[in-house]
Amino acid sequence: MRKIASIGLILSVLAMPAFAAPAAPQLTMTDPAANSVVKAPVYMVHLMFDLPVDLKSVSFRVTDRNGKPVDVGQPMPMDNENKMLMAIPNTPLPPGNYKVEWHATGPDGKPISGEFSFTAQ
Ligand SMILES: [Cu+2]
Repeated sequence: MRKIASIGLILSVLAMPAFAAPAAPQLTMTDPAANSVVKAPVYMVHLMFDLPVDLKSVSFRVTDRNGKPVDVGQPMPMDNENKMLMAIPNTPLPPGNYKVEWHATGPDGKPISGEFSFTAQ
């Protein structure tokens, strides 16, 4: 009994940092990948995080090489966890260079953001 109790104590101590400081979601993958060259047209842009993000907070801003915004609508989840998000351009992206700027909020309410570029040809 005593041994079980101390294992329980160790486990709860190990688990504590996770509760004390919830980690901010990290971007683990994008599709198209950063700096990649992909075949045009591009129908979707995906972002994948290691932790769920607040769906309402997510925004994608896609611009072409001239800085002109591309309408990609409101991002939507591709899973049940809000880790993988997708934006669908109104018109599939023709050949060109594109920049994707994204903003989201993690479970801790802290904003996260990033950007990447890709080329469609
Ligand atoms: Cu998708």
